[in-house]
Amino acid sequence: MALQFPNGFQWGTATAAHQVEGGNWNNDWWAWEHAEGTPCEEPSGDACDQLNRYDSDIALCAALGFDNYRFSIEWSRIEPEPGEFSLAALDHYRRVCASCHEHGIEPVVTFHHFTTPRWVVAQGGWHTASTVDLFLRFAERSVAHIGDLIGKACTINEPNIVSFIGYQMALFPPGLTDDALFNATNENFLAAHERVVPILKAGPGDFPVGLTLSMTDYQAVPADDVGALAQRDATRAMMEDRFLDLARNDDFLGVQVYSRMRFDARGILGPEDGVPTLPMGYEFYPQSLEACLRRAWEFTGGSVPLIVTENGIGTNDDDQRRDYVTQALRGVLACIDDGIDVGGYTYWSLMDNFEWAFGYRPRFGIIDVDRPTQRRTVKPSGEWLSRVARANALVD
Ligand code: GCO
Repeated sequence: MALQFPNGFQWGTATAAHQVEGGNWNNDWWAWEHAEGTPCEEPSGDACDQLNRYDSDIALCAALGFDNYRFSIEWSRIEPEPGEFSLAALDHYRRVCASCHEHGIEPVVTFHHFTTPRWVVAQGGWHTASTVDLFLRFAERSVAHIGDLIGKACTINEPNIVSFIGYQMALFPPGLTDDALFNATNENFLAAHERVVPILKAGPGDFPVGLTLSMTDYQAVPADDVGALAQRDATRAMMEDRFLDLARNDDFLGVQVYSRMRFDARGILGPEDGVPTLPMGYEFYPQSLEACLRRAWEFTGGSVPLIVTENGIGTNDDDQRRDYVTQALRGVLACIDDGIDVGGYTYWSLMDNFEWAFGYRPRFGIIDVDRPTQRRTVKPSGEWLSRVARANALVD
């Protein structure tokens, strides 16, 4: 198998506003971090201060040889009160996009990455249909201001995770376990994606638009057991299928994969004996990326090009990170060899950052951040991934 990636294959890294900017006090996550009795290990605080340090972070990303930087714009900054838009915040994100262009990398802009303004939540939040219209208004106003500088747009990041972890597991805001609200939230996210695509494509600017979906390598154990397959398929239907259906006609589908989940006929099995687990609780399982790319491609009948918009590992062992990415990239190459259209690989994350309820403990970055000083240090895995990106090949 060739270790060279096709010409034009795009290399990137990703972050999200709330995980790196700092001081995002006006959204539901900040409130959740500070509320009594939530599972949050610590508040986000100043995060990586990227609000102020975006230019040097983007310069670093470019210096490492990446083609793009994926980041999100923060709704609660842009629209701090209903209908009240902050030109200063919009200008800020314009400068972030411009900084990418100045450093020769493409801005990949996510319009919703997990966080929602407090006032939207007070009006009902994502389980309420009117939130869709509020989101569309925010997106329309934002694209009017920065659209000409956008390289690619991601509509909603992992809507399936926001709904599942927020409305079934009670670990993300609003911290509920409620089937009706879970379903309503999914419906609203589906509608929001479908309706925001034409708004973003209307410009200004002319850029591809897609959804970024969390996928998991769901496995039946044993692989031919009818009961286990039924469990697996029910979970796939709930977590993936309706979103994959929706993405069929988009410009691209962002595939985001971290691990696998196994089922027997009774339900979820824990990690397999002998397979290492990570600080997030799931297995070290880099093979999951290939499996999910193949499933996305088969499910959509090859109708939508794929981009890996997130893949990575939270670990303190930087050799383990390199091992994980090496195996994941071998899977990407195998997919490409089989004719699957995978246009790029985005490592999560550019830097160690706020990992939601887990706080700053899981370290996903190829850049270490010493938060008291905000000093950035490229890890050996980052130097290696930089060589891979520059060579456009899986090098040692
Ligand atoms: C996601 C999340 C990221 C996480 C990452 C690691 O899109 O899944 O957006 O915010 O930090 O997945 O768990």
